[in-house]
Formats: sequence, C-alpha cells, structure tokens
Amino acid sequence: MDFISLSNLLLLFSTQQGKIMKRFSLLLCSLVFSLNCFSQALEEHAQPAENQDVSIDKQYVRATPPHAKNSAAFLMLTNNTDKEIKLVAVSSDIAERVELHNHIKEDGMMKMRQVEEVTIAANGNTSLQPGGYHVMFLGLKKDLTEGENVDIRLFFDNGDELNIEAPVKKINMSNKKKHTHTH
Ligand SMILES: [Cu+2]
Repeated sequence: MDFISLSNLLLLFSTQQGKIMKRFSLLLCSLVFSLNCFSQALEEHAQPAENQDVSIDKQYVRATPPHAKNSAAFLMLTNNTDKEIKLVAVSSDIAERVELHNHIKEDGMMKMRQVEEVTIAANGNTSLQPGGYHVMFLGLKKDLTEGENVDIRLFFDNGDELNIEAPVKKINMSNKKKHTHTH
C-alpha cells in the first residue's frame, strides 16, 4: 500500500462511523502484529458478511439509445442486521435528478411512481428490478453505453451511505409499451 492510497483510506475512514474505524484498526492490528492477534480480534468483533449493515449486489444500469432522457438502475439489497433498514435516497452525477420509484398497477396499466423509501426487512433482502422498485435517473447528462460503469451513492435511514459502481447493460424492453411514465 503506497502513501497516497493509505492517506485516501484514512480520509475515507475518518468520515465513516466508529464501527468502520474499529474495522480499520483491526486491519492495522493484523498488519502490525501477528496473525494470532488478528484471529483473536476477529472473534471479538465478528460482524455480518461484507462488514456492513446492508450489502449490495447484482447492480446494473439500463443502457440507453442516443439522446434518451431517462434510465434506471436495478440491484439487490441485503440487510445483514436484525433491524429493518430503509433505503431513503440515491444520488449520481449522470442525471439531473435521481429518484426511488416503484411500478404500480392503476386502471389496468402499469405506472411508475416515486416512493419515499424502500424497506429491507431484518435479515432479509429486497430486489430493485424491472417492473418493480428501481432507481430512476431523470434528465440524463449523457448516453449510457453498455460496458461503462456508473457511480451511485445510496443513503439509508440508519445513517449509512454506500458507494457502488454499476455496469451499464442492455435490457430487453419488449414489454415497454405497457408502461406509462407519470411524474
Ligand atoms: Cu421510474
């Protein structure tokens, strides 16, 4: 680890919560002291997978045709705690606005609606997927081409913030005609 990445790490960790600081000192412990020290500390501080309350996977962003105004991101949220956690906001540089949306059936039509939050049950998971919850990008600043990555920041009601990188993928939108977008 060179000096720059170490100082970046320090900067990153100094903005996170105490729990992560504990993780970091744990990491230092393993570097400075013996493996024995590390395994002992690990038992004391045993935490859920991925060292965080919510883990994210299967994330991707829908590729767009040229000059498209909107797109969406999909992912799976897993709650590693025994308390309910809510996803309350999302941000990204790629669009003017980023909102949480759901699809609802109204008058026999599927429509998109903005929602305040997406709940992840204790020790459960919630999928954001086509036809259901999604992260909506409104007013895209550029075309989204397959193979690119999009930086997305997720905010949770427990104060946690997660940065993820989501690959841009083409999605079969064969049922697109049935959807009406209302904002
Ligand atoms: Cu939407």
